[in-house]
Amino acid sequence: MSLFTPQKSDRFTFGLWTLQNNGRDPFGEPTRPGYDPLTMLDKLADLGVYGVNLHDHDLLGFGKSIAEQDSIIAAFKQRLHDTGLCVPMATTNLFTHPIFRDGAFTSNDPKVRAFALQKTMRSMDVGNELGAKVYVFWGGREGAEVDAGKDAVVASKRMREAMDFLCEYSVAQGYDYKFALEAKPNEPRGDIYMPTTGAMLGFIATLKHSEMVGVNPEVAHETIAGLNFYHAVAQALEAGKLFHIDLNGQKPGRFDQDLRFGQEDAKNAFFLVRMLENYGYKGSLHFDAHPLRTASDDADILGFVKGCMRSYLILKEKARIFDADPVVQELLAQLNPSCSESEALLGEYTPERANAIQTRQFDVDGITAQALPYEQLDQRLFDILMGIQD
Ligand code: GCO
Ligand code: MN
Ligand code: MN
Repeated sequence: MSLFTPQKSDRFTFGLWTLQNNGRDPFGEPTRPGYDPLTMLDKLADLGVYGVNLHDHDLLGFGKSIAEQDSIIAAFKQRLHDTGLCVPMATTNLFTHPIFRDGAFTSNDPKVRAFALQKTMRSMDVGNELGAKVYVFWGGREGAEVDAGKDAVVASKRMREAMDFLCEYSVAQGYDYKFALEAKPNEPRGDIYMPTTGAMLGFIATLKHSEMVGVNPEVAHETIAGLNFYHAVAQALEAGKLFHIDLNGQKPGRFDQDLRFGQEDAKNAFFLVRMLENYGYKGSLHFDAHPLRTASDDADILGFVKGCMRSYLILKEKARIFDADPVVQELLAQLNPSCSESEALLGEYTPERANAIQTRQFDVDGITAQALPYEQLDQRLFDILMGIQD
């Protein structure tokens, strides 16, 4: 078996919505039917996928009776069982129905805010029944085009009130959920509140149950904003807040492309994968991407699915090669000079340390003159990524 054959132990997941996607865009009609949820489970089962994630809407649509919902859920559970797939993450669709056209938890209308809570609690019940342990919040409509009509300070308060309420609901029901907040700067709103993963981390610290809330960063969302996704994820990981991740591909400054993982910026994807692997990230590796609109047959649609996972595994292998490469190791050693005397000066504040630092004589010219071989290191990385190690 090839190193690049996905295994369930790799924890690769896809959203139901990613393959329900029928290629429709704001300018054009569907180019394929999209898979229904049961067909999707059948198609994914043989490819080494671990599980699928879903919005309430993906499985249940909108406005079905309880009896109809129950029979859909029963059939879905049976097919999960038959295919050996699981549902690690669930979420609420608070953006498709026009009732949410001006937001859900941050809507100016208290009826809409209460309805959003009702829909979310019901969806959390369903997610729990399917075994989900992570619950994602992506507020696609929580934003504005006309700031004159909505108070952005109030929006933060409303968002906090909703998160605090739903954390309490999760605890009261005995659900074992961890919440993962997903930031996006824009699309579908002109501006979405709390637009970056960093903004979400700041918000989480203000919540009553901040310990059960983390982030779900997405490659495309930070990249649209021109940010370095690897850096955004690093901060979340270091803070113990990386509860989930949405992998895809994206060019900066474009509409939300949701490309196959690895399709764009292979170097940033490399650092991301290397970090997730080297720091032992244990959550799902979730692909929130969809096949290109040009994909209309199974071969190309499943080529997309296989490609996401294959690219991840190739980058994982490249990370191993990079870390084991003697040239890289030598250059990294030069870039990370050791000095035990200086290390001893650093660390937590003590008056002695402060005094020692204040009185220490530094060889400013000598330190400044040290070589920093970043050019050579980055070229070596390029060579390795391209498969050349002469
Ligand atoms: C988007 C978002 C969504 C969310 C999904 C799960 O840009 O549309 O990434 O796909 O991830 O709603 O919360
Ligand atoms: Mn997205
Ligand atoms: Mn996403």
